[in-house]
Amino acid sequence: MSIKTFNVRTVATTPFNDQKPGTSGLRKAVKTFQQPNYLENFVQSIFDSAGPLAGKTIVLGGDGRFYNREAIQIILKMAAANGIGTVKVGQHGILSTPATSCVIRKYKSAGGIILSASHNPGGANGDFGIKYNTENGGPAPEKVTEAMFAISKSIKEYKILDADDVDIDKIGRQEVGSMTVEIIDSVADYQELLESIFDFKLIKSLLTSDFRMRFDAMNAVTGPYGHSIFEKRLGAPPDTVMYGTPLVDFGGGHPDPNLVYAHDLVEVLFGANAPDFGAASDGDGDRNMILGRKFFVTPSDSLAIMTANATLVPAYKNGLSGVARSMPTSCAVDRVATKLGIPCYETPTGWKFFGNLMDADKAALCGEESFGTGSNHIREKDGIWAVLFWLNILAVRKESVEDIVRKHWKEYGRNYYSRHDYEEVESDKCESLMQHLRNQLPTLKGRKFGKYEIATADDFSYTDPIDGSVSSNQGIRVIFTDGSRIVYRLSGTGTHGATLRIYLESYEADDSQHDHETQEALGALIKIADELATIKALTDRDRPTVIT
Ligand code: VG1
Ligand code: CO
Repeated sequence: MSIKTFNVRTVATTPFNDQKPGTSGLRKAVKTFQQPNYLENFVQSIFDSAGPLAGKTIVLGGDGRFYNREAIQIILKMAAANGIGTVKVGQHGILSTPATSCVIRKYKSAGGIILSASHNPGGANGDFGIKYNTENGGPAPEKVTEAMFAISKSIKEYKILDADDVDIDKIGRQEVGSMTVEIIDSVADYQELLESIFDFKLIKSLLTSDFRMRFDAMNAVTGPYGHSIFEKRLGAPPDTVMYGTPLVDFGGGHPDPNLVYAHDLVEVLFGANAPDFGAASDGDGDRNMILGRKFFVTPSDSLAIMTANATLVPAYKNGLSGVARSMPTSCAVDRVATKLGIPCYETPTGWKFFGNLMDADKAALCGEESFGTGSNHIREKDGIWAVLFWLNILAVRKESVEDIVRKHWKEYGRNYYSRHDYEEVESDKCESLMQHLRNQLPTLKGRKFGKYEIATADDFSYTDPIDGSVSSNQGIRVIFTDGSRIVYRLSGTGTHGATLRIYLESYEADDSQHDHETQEALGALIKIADELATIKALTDRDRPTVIT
């Protein structure tokens, strides 16, 4: 028997100055990541800031996009050289973001690396990304990402093992130096967790009746999960999942589950003989869009309706300790929380801010307007979980999606809501627009625009109620006396220029006024948003790129 010797190489490197993680990890063009040492520098920065990881277990996987498999081989060799004990890798390199969170928690791992740029397009000319999640299964908090960035700015060397590539397609154990690599089924652990939350028997009886659903995996990571859970386990017909094979370039599409990018699903649900229920998920499986027959549920309403109906789902049958939403998310859930007598927390954008609240059992359901909903079953937002939550509600209530939403509005009032994105604007133009707004803050209170009067306006700052950490400059809020709001913030996930997001919300209690088209209902606020920020003049754009 020959004894293999493994050579740990210490490679000299120089820092890149742009490895600052954004709202959700480090996202850059694939070409940026392919530069010599670019990925290696950042991975070493993770190991040095998240540690000590020596001898411990971490989880590794991604959404299957271009460069996923290559990056996994590099990270495995670096993990071995850095003394990590075991790495659990999703078969074929596939693990959705929620599945990674589940596996980290289930096996008490020290953390996990997720290779994804979520909804950003993939392929050789698209984007790549890397996120680190800590032992609670959630995105690394700001103090950890700040430490990563600090190390990346002064890094001088990284460690990597000279070794053969690992066969990531074969389930089972392999050795890389003295490290164990365990290739695991991408779906099994996650599916088992979901079975413990929902009434699968009841959902199966719904999906094997004349009820029809379609699920659009957008050629991204949720394909295998959708096939296994909705079709194999819950008995939905084999054509239920659309675009169910993860492709490196997502078939050239933009894996963002909204009315614009999930257009094929939208056509089916708004077409002739439409199914009862439709849903889509994003690149890495943490977002969801919920549709009824010819009916769109806004993510903010979805969170409110889930909260109001939570006791219909076995895992939440005793009620919720509390809920949380990101600041730009509509206040629909606040009204439900008030009625239930439970707290509702308002956090900055990004799932990492929900982690402490869930760990401390202060919030059980959380949501963001950007098609993200989740609960304390893991520490990430979870697309398939949200779809099952709706299916569970539908199976119990035996009403249509539209009826459930309309009854909800009747009871709580309707929060008309929309987000207008101006994508890839020159960064300095967006910065000056935000500064222009900031300059006006002291003078906004009391200003009137027709029936709207500004009650307060500020630059949102959040103090974490658990650890006291403060996150400032999280978006400009303009709140009107009737509860309507305009929020302005810059995206932290884009890779080209800056993306300005404008969030518009108007509350309507009177149910005879619940049938307006959303943009129409928000018309006056849209004008005020432009008047305050002079968007057209400052961005040189006459309309948003995407309206959701
Ligand atoms: C966007 C969304 C935010 C979400 C983040 C990551 O961030 O607005 O709500 O948490 O994406 O989601 P930003 O900074 O671009 O607005 V995902 O599914 O892309 O990991
Ligand atoms: Co995502």
